[in-house]
Amino acid sequence: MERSSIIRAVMEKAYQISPEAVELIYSSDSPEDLLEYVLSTVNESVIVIGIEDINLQGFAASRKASKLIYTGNREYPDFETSSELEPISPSEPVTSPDPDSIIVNPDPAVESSQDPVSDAISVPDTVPGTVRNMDYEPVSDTQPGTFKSEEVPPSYLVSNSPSAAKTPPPIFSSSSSQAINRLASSFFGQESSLPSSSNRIFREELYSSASGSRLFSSSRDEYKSYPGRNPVTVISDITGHSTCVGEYMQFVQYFRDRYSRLSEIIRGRINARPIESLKRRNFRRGGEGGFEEISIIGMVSDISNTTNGHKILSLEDPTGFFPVLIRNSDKELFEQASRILLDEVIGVTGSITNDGSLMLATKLIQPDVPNNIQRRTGSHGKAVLISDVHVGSSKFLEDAWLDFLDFLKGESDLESMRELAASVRYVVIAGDLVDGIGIYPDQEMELDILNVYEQYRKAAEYIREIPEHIRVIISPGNHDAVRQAEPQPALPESIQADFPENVIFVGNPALIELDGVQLLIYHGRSIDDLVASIPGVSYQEPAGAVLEMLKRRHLAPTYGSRVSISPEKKDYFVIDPVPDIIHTGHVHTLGVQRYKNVLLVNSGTWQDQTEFQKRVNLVPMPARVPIVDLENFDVKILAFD
Ligand code: D5M
Ligand code: FE
Ligand code: ZN
Repeated sequence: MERSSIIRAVMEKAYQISPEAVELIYSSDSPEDLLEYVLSTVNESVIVIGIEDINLQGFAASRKASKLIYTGNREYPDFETSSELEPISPSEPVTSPDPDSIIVNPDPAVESSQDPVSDAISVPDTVPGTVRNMDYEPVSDTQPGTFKSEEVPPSYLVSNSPSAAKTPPPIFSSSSSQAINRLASSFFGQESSLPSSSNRIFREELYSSASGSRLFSSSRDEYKSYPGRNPVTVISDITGHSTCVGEYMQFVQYFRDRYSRLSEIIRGRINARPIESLKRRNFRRGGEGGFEEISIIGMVSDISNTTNGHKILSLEDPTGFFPVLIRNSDKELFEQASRILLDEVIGVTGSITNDGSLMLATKLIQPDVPNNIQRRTGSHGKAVLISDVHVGSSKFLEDAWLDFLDFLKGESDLESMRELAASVRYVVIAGDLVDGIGIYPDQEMELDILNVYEQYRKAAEYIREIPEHIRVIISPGNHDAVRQAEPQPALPESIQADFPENVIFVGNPALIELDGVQLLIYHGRSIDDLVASIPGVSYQEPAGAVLEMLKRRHLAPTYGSRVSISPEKKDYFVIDPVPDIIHTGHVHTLGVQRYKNVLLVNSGTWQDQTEFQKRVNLVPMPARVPIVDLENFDVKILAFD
């Protein structure tokens, strides 16, 4: 058995593993069996399997037991006293690499050749004129102002989308979104449709850090505040609040919360009735006065096409299901329906057919954002938005990163850059601070630092370079050492301890307030789903994917695709209230858009193109930094490549 097969097997079970543990398994006389034993006995709260999680004594005992059972011996011996069962001692020579000998090897090919200030550009606010006497625009009318810059090459991802690529399976798959017959399953526990047992598998969150605030900590339900010159308030964050153990009723609760909050947003705009009432037929169906227009609000539990090319959306609310027909003759509506995703909550207006079996839709309504939404103002200074640093990766662009740190320290050559640096109050990191280990197949081939804790120590060293007066907010991503299922809690205390006092750790997603400006941080894993399922949404313009989230008022609308969602009591992905800024990352391309006074920023990366990205033609946008003016929401892009 190869070392890489050990890592892969561990990865498939959604764990990470330390190099020492790999060596211990590798050097055992029966690596396959030991690995199987470790995976079947490891505590579910473990994120990174270390040698302390490998119970060699237990393994030896279990082997002996299985041998005895196999040979038909029904009398179990006392394993503890059996002389044959001397365990392999962990102190026996194993060839574990010396962590001190691992050095970060910056990519020497990357030189800082450009003058960053000459690259700085302002993003114009190109929001279309707002409609004053109407709170919402019709769903189809929403054309965002799109950021276009010569700096951004036209295509980062051609033909092959990573959606076609192999991704690790979610920790559990949803009853609602995958190959399971969706009509037979219910979001709200209606009928006798229990989800598959795989839905129950869930790793407990023990890495909560509710008590983790080193500056200020308050009781569970209050906002956590970090006062000072550059204050931060955490408004919504799973950290320390996870209740999920994967029980069936929790799925029902989760979907009820999602439905009630999103339907409430739509309810202000249409007079909807419960789906159950459609069965009573107490409305006009044809005859004198024509068909009566009625509205319902439901979660989309199925999307199908009829043989004649029409679309049927199955809608579910807590009182029942109802099928809605979108005729292909209504081009605009049909086009709108082709962008509807499974599990999103929508309103539908239409009439009911004579036999009472179908609704013929005339209008689809997404929750969306009111047109007259106001930005929070009155703040000052700048927030620097970054993500996907990937410390530990051999593709980590250390030279560019060090230039960026020099900029923050006010040590740039140019006076204008030093002035700009003086106005920076916040640095926000939206996930993938380190590269982790065992995240994708063969990842270890592209790692300079093979131990995730070493990666964090290196990251902490870098962060310590940032001047103390700047508040740094760190939220995790899919490469970080927290549970993969989202919402993810903040990094564990053991990792936080290495970082300086000006760092605030939050979960993913997290809604925070930076001196009065509301910023929603989300790593952006669902962008992979949105690119794969909404026509026109691409990796080249990642902020376009964020715009689709905003229209749905949900960060990860489809349940159980690439994003493993933990069914918490509260749906942390609902976008409510509407923030001033949404900051995402993950796809390694840069994008800035504005939509109805909300600034959408997808920050790029500090990692050069990986082998996987080469294969799928995903061209990253490294070392570009969006910097937001908190007073007027202007955005500049600084280049450090
Ligand atoms: O993800 C960066 C982007 O690349 C994101 O769109 C996922 C995609 N990606 C990268 N490596 C893989 C593999 N091996 N399988 C599937 N998708 C991948 P990040 O989370 O920063 O690695
Ligand atoms: Fe990343
Ligand atoms: Zn990522």
